Amino acid sequence: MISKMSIASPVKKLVSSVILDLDGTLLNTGANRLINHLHGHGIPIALASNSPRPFIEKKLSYHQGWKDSFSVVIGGDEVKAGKPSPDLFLEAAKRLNVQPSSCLVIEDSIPGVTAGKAAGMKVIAVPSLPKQSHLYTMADEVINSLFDLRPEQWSLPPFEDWIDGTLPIEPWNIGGPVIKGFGRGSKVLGIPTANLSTDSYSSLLSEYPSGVYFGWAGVSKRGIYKMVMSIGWNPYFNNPEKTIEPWLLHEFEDDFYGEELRLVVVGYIRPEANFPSLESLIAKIHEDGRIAESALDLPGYSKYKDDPYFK
Ligand code: ADP
Ligand code: RBF
Ligand code: MG
Repeated sequence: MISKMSIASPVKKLVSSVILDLDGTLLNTGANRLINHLHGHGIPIALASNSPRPFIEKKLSYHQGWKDSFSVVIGGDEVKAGKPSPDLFLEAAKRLNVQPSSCLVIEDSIPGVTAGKAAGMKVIAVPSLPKQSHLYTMADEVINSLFDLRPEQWSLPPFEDWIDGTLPIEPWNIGGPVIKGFGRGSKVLGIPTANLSTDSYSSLLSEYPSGVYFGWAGVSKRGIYKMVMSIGWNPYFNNPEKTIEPWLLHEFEDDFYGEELRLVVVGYIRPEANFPSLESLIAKIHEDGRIAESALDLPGYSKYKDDPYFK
């Protein structure tokens, strides 16, 4: 008989406090969600940054409620040496009144990860540079974005916003004429993806982590359809560029290259992954399709079918 213990998600390490930096790309996505979640559950949070304290204070003042959420704030001008020295993190633990070993550091830079490990802390790396996760192997865990953080693996309270395998996000739009892709969606996978040009969206796209997202897709003069897509470099094919590959969950009789396609992206499903075989990649994409298909009937997602972006 299988014991209950083997079914429960394993706790990697026990931590009681979290230390963050607000510099860099780490906190573009999901910082607000993380800070509100931890603060709401009474988990002490420290902010430890190489930036001088006045600079941090200014940054904090731009975000409603953040200043009050941090128990401790330390700038690079308050210790002898900045990261990669452990000083900032050790001082943070001291002011939090906890052992370094019960602190979880979340960092996007290599000096930051180095500093966290040198301080004897648990470290999650969220690499700021794409395809660079191999440089962060000294971290206890490397994740693609804060969307993939599972606090319960660190004995912290789990996020409560996931619903039926999906994470609601602040909806965003992207659109343009459908362009030619790598010519393998239909041919190699049997899954056509209506590629969009990323040329005019490079800054928007750099704000969003790679991964599998879903939402609604409008094709002008045709209609509005459910959609699931991958954004990123498609590890299995290791593309040189970040691409947007929406699969519309509808059978079309013909191609629609050149037609205007508009997307309202409403949720996140998972990070992009590599797969041992083409069959396993295809099976996973079909699973994504089923998840999106049913999630989009939930009121929180279905209402965006009427988004003004489609008018
Ligand atoms: P490419 O590499 O040029 O993107 P694909 O094999 O991925 O070629 O096929 C994508 C094309 O197939 C789209 O541009 C679109 O014209 C057409 N198409 C037909 N059905 C769909 C669908 N359900 N979702 C996305 N594209 C579709
Ligand atoms: N490619 C990958 O290499 N890894 C993935 O995890 C992955 N997930 C995908 C999820 C969805 C919903 C879709 C539509 C595509 C995904 N692909 C992934 C992209 C696939 O490789 C791509 O559509 C083909 O390369 C066609 O250009
Ligand atoms: Mg395609």
